Amino acid sequence: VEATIPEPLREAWRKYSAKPFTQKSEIELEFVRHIETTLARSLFNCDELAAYSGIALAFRDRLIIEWNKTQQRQTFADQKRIYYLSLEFLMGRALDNAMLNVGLKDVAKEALGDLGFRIEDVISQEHDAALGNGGLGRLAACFLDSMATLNYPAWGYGLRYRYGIFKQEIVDGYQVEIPDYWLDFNPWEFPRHDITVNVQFYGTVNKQRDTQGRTTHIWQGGETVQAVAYDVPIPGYGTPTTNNLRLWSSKATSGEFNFQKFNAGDYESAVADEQRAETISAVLYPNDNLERGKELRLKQQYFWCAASLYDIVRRFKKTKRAWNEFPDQVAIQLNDTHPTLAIVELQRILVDIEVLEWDEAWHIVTHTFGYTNHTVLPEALEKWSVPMMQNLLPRHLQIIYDINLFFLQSVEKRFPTDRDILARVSIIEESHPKMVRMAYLAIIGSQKVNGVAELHSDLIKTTIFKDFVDICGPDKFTNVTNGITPRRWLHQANPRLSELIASKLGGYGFLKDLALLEELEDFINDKEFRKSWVEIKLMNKTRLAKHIKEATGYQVNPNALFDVQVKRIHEYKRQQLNIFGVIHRYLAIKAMDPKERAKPVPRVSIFGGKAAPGYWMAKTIIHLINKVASVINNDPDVGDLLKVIFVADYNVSKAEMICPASDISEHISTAGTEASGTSNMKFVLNGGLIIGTCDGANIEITREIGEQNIFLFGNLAEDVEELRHRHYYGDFKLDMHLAKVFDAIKGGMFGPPDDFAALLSSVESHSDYYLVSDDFLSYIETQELVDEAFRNQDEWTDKCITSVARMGFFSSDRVITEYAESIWNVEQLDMGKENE
Ligand code: Z15
Repeated sequence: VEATIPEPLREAWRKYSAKPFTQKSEIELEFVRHIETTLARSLFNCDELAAYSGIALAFRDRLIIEWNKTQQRQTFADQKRIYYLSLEFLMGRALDNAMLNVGLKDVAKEALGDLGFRIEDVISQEHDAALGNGGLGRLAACFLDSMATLNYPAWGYGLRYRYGIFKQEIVDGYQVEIPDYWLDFNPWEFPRHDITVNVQFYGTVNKQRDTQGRTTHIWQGGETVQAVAYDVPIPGYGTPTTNNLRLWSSKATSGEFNFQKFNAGDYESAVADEQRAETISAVLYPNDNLERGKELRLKQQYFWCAASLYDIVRRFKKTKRAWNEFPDQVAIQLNDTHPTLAIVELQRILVDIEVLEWDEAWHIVTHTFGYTNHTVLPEALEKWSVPMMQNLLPRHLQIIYDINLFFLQSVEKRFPTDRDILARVSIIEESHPKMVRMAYLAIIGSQKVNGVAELHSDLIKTTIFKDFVDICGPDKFTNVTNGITPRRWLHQANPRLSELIASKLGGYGFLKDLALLEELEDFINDKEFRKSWVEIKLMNKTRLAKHIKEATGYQVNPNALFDVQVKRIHEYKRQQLNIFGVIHRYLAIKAMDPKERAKPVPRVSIFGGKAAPGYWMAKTIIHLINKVASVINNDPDVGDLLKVIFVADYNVSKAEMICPASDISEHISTAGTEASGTSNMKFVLNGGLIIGTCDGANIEITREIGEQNIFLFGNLAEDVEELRHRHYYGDFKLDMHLAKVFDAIKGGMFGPPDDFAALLSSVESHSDYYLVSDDFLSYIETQELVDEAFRNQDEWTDKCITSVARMGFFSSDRVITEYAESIWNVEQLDMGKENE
């Protein structure tokens, strides 16, 4: 029953209803009130953490007022909504973002100053919300920012993991994983204990006849787990729109079952049941670009899909519309195949519960979903074992079989002569055990399928999904090149550069229309502007140098060339190519006559990134980087000429410090393996250049900024297959420079060679799948070109300014606009009246 205040009493209600603050004095009032009441502290024991808590609570109140109004406005507007389903939302810190997006950071800075705190110190108290692994999770976070900023009625749906991605420590050069228990104090979430969904697992399916003689399926027995909603407000930049990210937390259902156990005196087993239920949302799987087929992961996926679908359907039913209007009200975007069960779940709701005919239901389903593919790596493509699915989700497996049957029948009709096509495109792979191919199910159940950069979208059409292009037609497959939010990745991460740009462009309009950056090219010869530009880069590098000193003890020279590669550690991303290149450089410096050593450009090679805990090769790469660092950094022959740094625990807030501090960053994946990459965009937007392969979005970045402004090297995607084939059939010869690097490692220069034997043999004797040797010469030669270019600081600055000016395309606002127009068919909310 919904409680509503009767009309005569609403006047009093309105009089006292919460108003958003705008003044410094109001912020101070709220800050002190929260410290003294909510937190039960005083001016005598308010440390920086308490100050963070106080100001965060003040801003959380401010956000929730706009959040409430936004929800009312969107309900009233009654338009089609976007639902973005993602198992990962890599949000990072919220306070800085909240203050900037509501336009009150400067005011808050003064308020905190009045009360004895520096805003930077307060901001840095916040724990990152790290509910994601890497690019895919951060993309979801950028999309939420853009959808709110553009006033789209949009919801994110995810899981409220108790443990986010682990914290990384480096001990004796090895990665050690520390659990990330982050929920101790999280002012940014609102528990909704009244919004719950019971989710069923296991059990059996029975057929019954209903009164009209129809066969219906009853899924009975098994166990149920309760999903509880936790809402996170998502403020747009410079707009009242504050959207919702709804995260589900699992707990035991408070029902008969447990009471029986309690009453029977089986207290321990009742508690064990509770804990088992809570396990579902306990931990984020720490794999990036890898699926391991664990049952708990499948449970997470269904738990989240079922709760989200129930919520979406419940909201739709409130509008009292006919079912065939569902796709006019609801667009659901699947972030990778992880939420593919949502397709099956909606079909189940419509057929089993709402008793629609199969075909009518399927028409609704296939006009509701869109599927984004983020990888072509075979080890990342999800497959679930049929026996596992049979056990956990018996009714869903039946529905999948039916979807497959109807699909294969239609294929057979259209391609009667192609004898293998049915086996190739079947959702069920006929292996032992049989497997459900989730990507095929996602394609068949969706209106549109998109890749995340041009090359990648072409590759999926010509390789892994080729048959589906023939079957469904080419129009189903499209490209939406990724982007990043300029609010966090320019304005928040690099406030000085943002301010400099605003001073030239006459305001901060570029933060909402990034294409405006192109006007920067008019100032390329403005001496003052260039001077400030260079000073800002140096300040950002100095800030990073300070962090490096504190974190590692190594002193680096901010005037050296900062060469950065920060991203998840993966063989396909080829951090090994980078570190082999560093060793090559080291050997060259050592071989020089001491008098010659003044010549090379001083360089700091900075690495950062986590390895999945079970990924041994990635851990070996981390170990090698750290061993190389300790040798080079302590070699008096080298001095400032070369330093190697591994920044531990790379995460969103570290990225905000590192991206503005690069001269060059490395995006050097084997061509055809990195779907898009998004840190490439962050580095260029912050005035750094790129060394990279012709892969993912590097290609489009090159097109936008011009090839004179990027350092491309290496083999092309179209040649990879042929090269691998050649390696395999014996014609493999290690590059001669790489051979010298390997000799140094094998000679024990960086510790016991056995530690690195597997890594070297993955190149030397296991067919060099990632083409490290093939690309090595091209890589080191291109690094020499980087040195040459860096010597000429004026030309370097030209390149940087020109590149930033041409990065407008890579705003996630452009990305969201493309999704809205070509996939979702959703309109922005008209904010005309509300903005008055
Ligand atoms: C992930 O972070 C990405 C793809 C995946 O399949 C998984 Cl499981 C995780 C990344 C891509 O590797 C990266 O190239 C892309 O930029 C990013 O998704 C966002 O699309």
